[in-house]
Amino acid sequence: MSDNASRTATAHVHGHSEEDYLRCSHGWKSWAFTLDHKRIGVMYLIAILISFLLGGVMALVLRAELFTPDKLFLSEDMYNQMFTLHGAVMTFLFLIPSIPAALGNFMLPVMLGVKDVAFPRMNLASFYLWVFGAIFFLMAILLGGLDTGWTFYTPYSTTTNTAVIAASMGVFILGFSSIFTGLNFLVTINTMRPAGMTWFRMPLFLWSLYATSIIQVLATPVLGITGLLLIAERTLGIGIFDPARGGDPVLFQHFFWFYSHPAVYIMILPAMGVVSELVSTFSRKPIFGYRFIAYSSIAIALLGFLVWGHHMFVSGQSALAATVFSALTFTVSIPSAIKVFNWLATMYKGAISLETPMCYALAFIFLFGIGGLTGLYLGALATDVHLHDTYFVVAHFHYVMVGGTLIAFLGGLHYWWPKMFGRMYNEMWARIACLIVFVGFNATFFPQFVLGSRGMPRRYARYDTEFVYFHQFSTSGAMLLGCGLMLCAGVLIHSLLRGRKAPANPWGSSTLEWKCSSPPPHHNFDWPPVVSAPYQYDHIVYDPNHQGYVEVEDIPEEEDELTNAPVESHS
Ligand code: HEM
Ligand SMILES: [Cu+2]
Repeated sequence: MSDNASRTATAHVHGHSEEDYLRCSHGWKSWAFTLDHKRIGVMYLIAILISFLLGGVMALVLRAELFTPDKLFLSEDMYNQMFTLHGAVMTFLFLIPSIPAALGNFMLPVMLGVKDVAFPRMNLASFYLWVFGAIFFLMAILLGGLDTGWTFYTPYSTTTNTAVIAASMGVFILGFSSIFTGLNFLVTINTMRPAGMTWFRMPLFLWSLYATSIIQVLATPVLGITGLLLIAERTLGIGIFDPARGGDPVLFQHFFWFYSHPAVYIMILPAMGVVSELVSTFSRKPIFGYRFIAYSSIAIALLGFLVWGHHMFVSGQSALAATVFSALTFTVSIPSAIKVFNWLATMYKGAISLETPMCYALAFIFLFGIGGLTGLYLGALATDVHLHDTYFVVAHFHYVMVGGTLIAFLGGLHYWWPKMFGRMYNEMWARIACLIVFVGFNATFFPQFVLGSRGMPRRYARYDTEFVYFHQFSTSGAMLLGCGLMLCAGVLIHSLLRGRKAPANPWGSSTLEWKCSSPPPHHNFDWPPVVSAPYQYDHIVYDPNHQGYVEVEDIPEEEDELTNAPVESHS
């Protein structure tokens, strides 16, 4: 045993008595009725990955159709249904729950140093609500599809013959799932922090989840009510959106974006939180401007409520309202830019190691940069009149939602994978997959900026031949992106079957989840772990005996016996 290891004093050593959460009980019931946040996180992970696969296949079908200006194999009607379902599945079933409900559920209590979330039953209920919501979506497909776009704009959604009611019910139910998760996280962070875990010792991922939860709890009810009003309009003809009955279709857009603009921050804030963890760990440097990053999450969450009107610059809005919304939109970019600056400053003169999660983090910073900056062109009144409803908007939001959220999700998944499943993956292949995803992504979406600025409208199945080159480029990129994601999946599945056992702390991270074994024991920590400031790397050294990092501390002699066991002899 190395000298370092024999002087190791870490809380997790005491977790040895317990089986890890994957092995502590068996049988399908032990999963289906589990109250363990880690198992719920894993079930969420599987569920959202299935949704992502479904949405991804639809995307490839859409891109394939667009390879030629005229019909290849999809009718116009089928095309409309395909992009509607693609957008709705990706947004409501995948992106919104992706980082908070899957990674967040698993990691939040462990990173906080507690045994579980505040309301474990509500946590399980949230997962089953997701399942029911998803079933309603599938029903909508079976009942004749949906062709309103993921935005459900009236008057189209009140008049089309497709399954708007089933889909709206699905959105309503999914909304509750999201609210339950948010409420749980808020209460957990507010009331359960163990001794020593002050607000400003919380890992930044938890700050971002906290900010996200505020939005989930405050904004989602509006979406739920909007869905119910839409159903009431269709079934009872209450006349809230129909001008013939004294209603107003633009009101729907206000309701919808009052939720859906904050919702884009439900997607991006947790992604930013993941990136803060990755950048610090893989630069082996304390995060630069911790408080600024923490406060900027809250600032984004609050400012995000004030800008929804930028989606409606050309929908019939007063000039004054449009100007105010435009100005407010620009304020949101300030806290976003603060974060980017702080990540770069953290890396500056850091000991950067380009492990897979860090590759994703760097990709995120670059792609989110493009996505965020192009948002400013759209937020500026004069340019948006030209760019609205073109491929420029499509490119913008894919840069933030895919280049941002999906990439950060993959970075977080690779980062916490050893912790979640106790296995390492093949670094080289994982990095190659990341590279292919990065190249494929840019090849798919960069041409769409050009297409849009030249006037190619979004949501069209057919197009003018002048656009054919860029569309074909984009379609080829999408196929490459698909291959990269398949490779990524292959690497992770291979890791489950053949991967080497993961040490407790493979990356040299400083936050609490790396102090319990990989995978964590059923109750995470037998007693509240010793909490110190996060992002301190002085005491964390590589130990070749464990092929991982261990914490070294000078501890009093008499405690030696208790704590000098090898860090992960049990795993
Ligand atoms: C950081 C600063 C950002 C700014 C200034 C910004 C600005 C805008 C504006 C003005 C539009 C409306 C364009 C139009 O329809 O004409 C828009 C659309 C959109 N943005 Fe952003 N955005 C930003 C970040 C994000 C983020 C982080 C996400 C998601 C993670 C996002 C997702 C979307 C989506 C989904 C749409 C289009 C919705 C639709 O019409 O289907 N944006 N953005
Ligand atoms: Cu917006």
